[in-house]
Amino acid sequence: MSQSHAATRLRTVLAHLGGPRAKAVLAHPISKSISSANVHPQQFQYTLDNNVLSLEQRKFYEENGFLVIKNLVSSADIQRFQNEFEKICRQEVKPPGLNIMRDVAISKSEYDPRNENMVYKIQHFQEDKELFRYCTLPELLKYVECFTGPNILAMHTMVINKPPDSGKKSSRHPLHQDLHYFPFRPIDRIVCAWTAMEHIDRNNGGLCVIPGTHKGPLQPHDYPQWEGGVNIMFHGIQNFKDYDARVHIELEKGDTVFFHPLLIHGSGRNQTKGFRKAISCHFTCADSYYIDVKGTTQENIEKELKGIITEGYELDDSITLKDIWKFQARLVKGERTNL
Ligand SMILES: O=C(O)CCC(=O)C(=O)O
Repeated sequence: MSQSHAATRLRTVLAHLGGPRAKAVLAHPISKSISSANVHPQQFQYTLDNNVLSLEQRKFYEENGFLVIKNLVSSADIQRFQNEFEKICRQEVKPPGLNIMRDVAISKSEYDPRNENMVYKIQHFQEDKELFRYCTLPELLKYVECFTGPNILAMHTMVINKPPDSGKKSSRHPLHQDLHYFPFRPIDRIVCAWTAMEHIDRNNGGLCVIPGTHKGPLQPHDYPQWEGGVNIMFHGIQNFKDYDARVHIELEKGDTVFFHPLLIHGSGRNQTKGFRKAISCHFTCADSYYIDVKGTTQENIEKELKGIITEGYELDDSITLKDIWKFQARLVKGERTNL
């Protein structure tokens, strides 16, 4: 690639990520292809025709595998999600199926889930009406539909409360592809919506992505060998080397990133004293289908996930993961045609 071509591509991604913030991204140079140029409309594979995205936004997602929509979720809604998160931590509400994860740096003996500062993440909040409103917000679904089509299921939900790093670097989330966790297809009809609940940048452990990696294969994942310990379920791509290709996304409260399930992403350590919050949901098309992951690289996570979900619902071991996904999937728009 010529230098001027690379510079054009870099400008495209920086422009997408916002004028003044370009500085933050530029501090971490990009070596991969991140342009919105050279995509012919007929070659759209990752986005659908529904006139919501501009041509430029479509091309950007097609080429890079993610798209930032500024100021999408209101501060009032974010405050409500924050309040509910705190209520859950205080155990004033106990939605069935919810999984509460602590940071590995907190020893079991000192862990108290009622203290929100000890909770790294809550997952599977589909039974919590207040938090689940996030997955039904019309302003969010309008964009989700560009990737999933009109029949939309919410599959996997999270509030992430990334703690200040303890010094062990355990607040990091290793680079990974979300598809590793999902036994449903087609791949291109799955999308993650990830909304910043406050200002997020590299300093407080913001999201970083490797643009264009959604075009590659699903890679084998497992726990990284980190000296300071790794949080449960934080599988990463084995032997990942291309760290220079990371783009650190800077967001304001309410800004939302939509990204493809093969996009390699993760987040760094939180170097501030505050807890970095984001809310997210993975959506898929209701016409999708389940696959059997036995014999694939996803077999390791299936086993682990099954243990966690059956525990959350107090189910016995005879239940299959397919049943569990089916059970926790919630229709948020259109018709439940399959899945
Ligand atoms: O919010 C973060 O730190 C990253 C979350 C993430 O990538 C995940 O949970 O899959």
